[in-house]
Amino acid sequence: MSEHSQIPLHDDETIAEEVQPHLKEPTMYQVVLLNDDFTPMEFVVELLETFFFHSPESATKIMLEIHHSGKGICGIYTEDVAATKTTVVNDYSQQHEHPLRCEFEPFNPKES
Ligand code: TYC
Repeated sequence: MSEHSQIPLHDDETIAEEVQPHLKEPTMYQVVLLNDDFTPMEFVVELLETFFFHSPESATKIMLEIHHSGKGICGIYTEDVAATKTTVVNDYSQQHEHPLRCEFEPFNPKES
């Protein structure tokens, strides 16, 4: 959307100048999975395919990244979507009696 401010030229004339509204990109959030010693690898891969729409190859790569480094990014979303996915994943893991933990945090493009 644009706004206009009136710039006076002479006493009775004005031109309309387009003023850019101050819009800011929304902060995005990364949903991350944490490593643990008990959740089966296949469960994590299946979860990454089901809830984050990763291919089997991409899901396996992310799972191994988590397994080796302790943490991995599942996807980057708006705050509402990241919060919902985190809840759904934690509920799903709990229902299956796995200790897998999912969290979300602000995404900083400079860190990736
Ligand atoms: N470390 C687990 C194992 O060896 C596998 C695992 C991977 C668990 C990723 C959690 O987020 C996780 N069975």
